[in-house]
Amino acid sequence: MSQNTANYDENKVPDLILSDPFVSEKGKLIQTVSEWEKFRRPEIFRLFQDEVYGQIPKDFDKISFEVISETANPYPEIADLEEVNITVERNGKSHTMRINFFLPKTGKGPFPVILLINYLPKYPDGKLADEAFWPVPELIKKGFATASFHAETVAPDLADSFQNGMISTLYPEQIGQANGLKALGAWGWGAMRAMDYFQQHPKVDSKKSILVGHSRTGKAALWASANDPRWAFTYANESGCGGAALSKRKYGETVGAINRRFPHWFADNFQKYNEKEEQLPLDQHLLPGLIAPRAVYYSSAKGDQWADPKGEYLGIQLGSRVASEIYGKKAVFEPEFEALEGPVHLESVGYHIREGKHDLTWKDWELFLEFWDFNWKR
Ligand code: GTR
Repeated sequence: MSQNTANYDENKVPDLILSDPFVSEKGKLIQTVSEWEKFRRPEIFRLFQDEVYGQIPKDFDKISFEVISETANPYPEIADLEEVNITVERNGKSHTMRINFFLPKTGKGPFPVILLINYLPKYPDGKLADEAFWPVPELIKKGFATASFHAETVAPDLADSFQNGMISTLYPEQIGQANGLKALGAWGWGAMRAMDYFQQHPKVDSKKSILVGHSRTGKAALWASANDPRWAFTYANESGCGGAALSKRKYGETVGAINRRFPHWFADNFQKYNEKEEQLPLDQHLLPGLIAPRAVYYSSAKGDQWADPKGEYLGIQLGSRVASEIYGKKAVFEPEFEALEGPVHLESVGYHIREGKHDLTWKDWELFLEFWDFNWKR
């Protein structure tokens, strides 16, 4: 199925049978934080790990950081650039990934930090990304430190070579396991190693941290944050199928379509559900609950029907129930998707949809940063 042959007709969306976040596999009603954290969250986490994304291994022997500097700083007036090699060792082997990290020149810090998982090729003028996609100067002027790494510094984004980064070097035993580490998990692992760097950096307030991903790296950001509670905010823009959007709607990109085009992204087990989404023992509405009570934000574009904006909205609307009903946040998403008149910015959860096509734009950043302000200043 391609973008042209996908279903975009709401009338053809099947009736949704979605599992209840608050009933455990053994049928126990889940009502308190401790019941959630002890019983239900681990069950849901395991389902996502085994059936959707694959494992993210947490162990290694050593991590070291080396600030090197190779490219010119494109914003020398306002920001310092640290180019950092992060080297991780396990069982006598090592993998080095690179992050590009901008710190404001004014102010003493410690600064809140925004990490973007990038996957676009280098911009033609030598900048690391298009300035709307990663608006470094604007973020610096607002008092953030901001970093990005390229997905391929961790794992190549190709079906036949994704293992040839950190997976085969550090975690070869994952290869071939039905729930083994794949590319999305590897990129999420990269975000965790960047967080290791931030945590020891005197100018970073790592408690005020934001992990951002667009599309495929939005999916990776969500799974990373479900694995790593050090991220205070997680922002997934247009993450669509296997990210924000409900798989069982079969609207736009489907599980079969994504697994055939990108067989290296998800756990091999996810292939079992190609054209059989109704058999999934979970759906993406359970994902925000793995991040709660930390903040999670989704956004969609009207011209990006392939990512199923309504499915993304339902993912966060239903998913926010953990924040509101278990953690007592003011996080009830009231409006129907069709009645949305602007962004929904609530306590620890939020959403917006904008005009235009599949892209991470300045409008998206602006609205997300309003959500951030609202949550810190509330
Ligand atoms: C699309 C893919 C999506 C999304 C996107 C991207 O072609 O079908 O799942 O991840 O690419 O990463 O840009």
